[in-house]
Formats: sequence, structure tokens, C-alpha cells
Amino acid sequence: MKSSSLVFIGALLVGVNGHYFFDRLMFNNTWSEPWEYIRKISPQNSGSDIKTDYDYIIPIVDPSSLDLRCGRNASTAWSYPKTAVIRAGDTVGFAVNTTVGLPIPGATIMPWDRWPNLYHPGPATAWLSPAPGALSEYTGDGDWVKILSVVGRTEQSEPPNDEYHWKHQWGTYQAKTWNFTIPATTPPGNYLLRFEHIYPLPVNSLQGAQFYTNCAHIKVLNLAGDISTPGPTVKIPGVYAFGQKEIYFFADVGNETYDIRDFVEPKPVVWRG
Ligand SMILES: *[C@@H]1O[C@H](CO)[C@@H](O)[C@H](O)[C@H]1NC(C)=O
Ligand SMILES: *[C@@H]1O[C@H](CO)[C@@H](O)[C@H](O)[C@H]1NC(C)=O
Ligand SMILES: *[C@@H]1O[C@H](CO)[C@@H](O)[C@H](O)[C@H]1NC(C)=O
Ligand SMILES: [Cu+2]
Repeated sequence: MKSSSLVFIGALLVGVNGHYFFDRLMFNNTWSEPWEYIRKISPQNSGSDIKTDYDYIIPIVDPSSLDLRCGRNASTAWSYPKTAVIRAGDTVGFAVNTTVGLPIPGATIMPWDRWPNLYHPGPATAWLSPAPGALSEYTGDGDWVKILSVVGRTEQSEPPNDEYHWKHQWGTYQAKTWNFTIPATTPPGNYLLRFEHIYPLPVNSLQGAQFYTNCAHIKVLNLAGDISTPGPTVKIPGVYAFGQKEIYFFADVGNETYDIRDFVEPKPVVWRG
């Protein structure tokens, strides 16, 4: 009895948390190695010396935290990732959870936990922030511009999931990777390229909305010399507020009354170059 209830608690703790990070960058039509071009993140401080993969995939839940910028403890480039050289107008992509760490000692790992896909419903975005100097020195405290917003389904989406009778399935739902272009008129220079997925949840749920984000180091070339000014810009953190109605709502499995056509994208608007 005792052991089965422990297993049950473990299943609950782990099972409700299909979490993820983005550890691989795709450019030049090639997937790089995990964390090769993406800033490494730190595990959550769980109080235990043993760090499991679960400690790495824990989402950011405080939108005012510095960790909203590039993931946990990643506004400094302590892992010194490489810089990907990319032409403005080229396609890049991020992949989900391709590295698996230590399993959680004694826990029941549910099949949906740490699946390499965007397990949760919700919108995805991508962002650029120019580094005034070397990317290894840049904390990301400058301006950010949004270059992608994925709400509804696109040709990249996984097939519709009939298990849940959602009005309209989120475009990135259960996607393993997502590709997009760097705007053709992006000024040349060094940038942090940030990918973000939000799992909207109401304030009074287990912990509120979950933010999943990682940053790559890229150098943009603009060979055509056709350059425009990115905007509008925001600061991260600062872009979202705790409780903001566009993010803090119930969009999950089981809310069959929610229709993603009602989703209002949080600011700022996308810069398309
Ligand atoms: C881009 O890919 C091509 C082949 O697909 C390869 O020859 C070239 O070296 C790659 N460039 C970079 C910068 O990785
Ligand atoms: C957080 O980043 C610093 C570098 O800024 C690094 O020295 C430290 O080990 C990181 N913390 C954790 C818990 O990994
Ligand atoms: C993104 O592009 C890469 C490289 O071409 C490809 O492996 C991957 O399947 C693409 N992802 C999607 C969702 O189409
Ligand atoms: Cu989760």
C-alpha cells in the first residue's frame, strides 16, 4: 500500500509535467549538436545534489525573472556556444529535448514525460536581440524584436490529434522541431536568437502559465544590403506581466469550449522585415 501510493505520487508529480527545452539549432539545412549553438541552461535548485533531466526541463513560471530571457541562468553565456553564421532570409529551426539526462531516482517516468515534442498546447514565438559587442559578453538586456508567432496550424504542424476534441489545435502542438526564416532585411551583426513556447494556464492553477525558452548565438549576414529597422522592440523580462489575460487562461485538454480563434496574441507585433 505504502509503496503503491508513493508510486502514485511520483506519477502525479512527473505526469502533470510534460516539460521541454530547445537544445539544437538548425541552419544551412543541418541540425547542429545539442547546445552547440544554444546557451546551456542550469538545473533548477531542487536542493538535491543529484541533478536529473527533470531539473533541466522545469519551466520558467515567473515572467519577471531574468530567466525568461534565455532560460534558467542563461543570460550569461557561461557555456560559450558557437556562433552560427546565417544569411538574412535563410531558414533556421529549433528542436525539442534531444538530450536526455539522468532519470529521476525512484520516480515513475510517465510515457509523455520528456517526450521530444511540444507536449503542451500554446503559442510559439521567435525573437532577435542585437549584441552591441561579443555575444559571449551579451546578457540580452538590450532590445528584442519578435520575428515569428505561431498560433494556428501550418504545413509544419503534426497531424490533428483526434483524441482531444479541440476547436482548433495549436500549430506547434506535439511538434518536434519548428522552422522559420530570419527576416530578409535584418541588419547584419551578432544576435541572440530566442525561441519561446508558452503553455497558457490560469493564475490559480498549479503554478500559472509556463514559459519555455532558449537562445542561440547567431551572426546575420545581409549580402543583399537591403536593410530595414527592426521594431517594435521590447525588453525581456518586461514583455509579459504575471496574470496578463492573453497568457493566463485555460487552454488545455479538457477545456472543449476554448477556441484558439479567440486567442489574442500578446504584444509586441511581429516584425517581418
Ligand atoms: C552548408 O551546407 C553545405 C552542404 O549542405 C556545406 O558544404 C557547407 O559547408 C555548409 N556551411 C556551413 C557554414 O556550415
Ligand atoms: C549560473 O551561471 C554562472 C555563470 O554566470 C555559473 O558559474 C554557475 O555555475 C551557474 N549556476 C548553476 C546552478 O549552474
Ligand atoms: C525543419 O527543417 C529541418 C531541416 O530541413 C527538417 O529536418 C525538419 O523536419 C523541419 N521541421 C519541420 C517541422 O518541418
Ligand atoms: Cu510542462
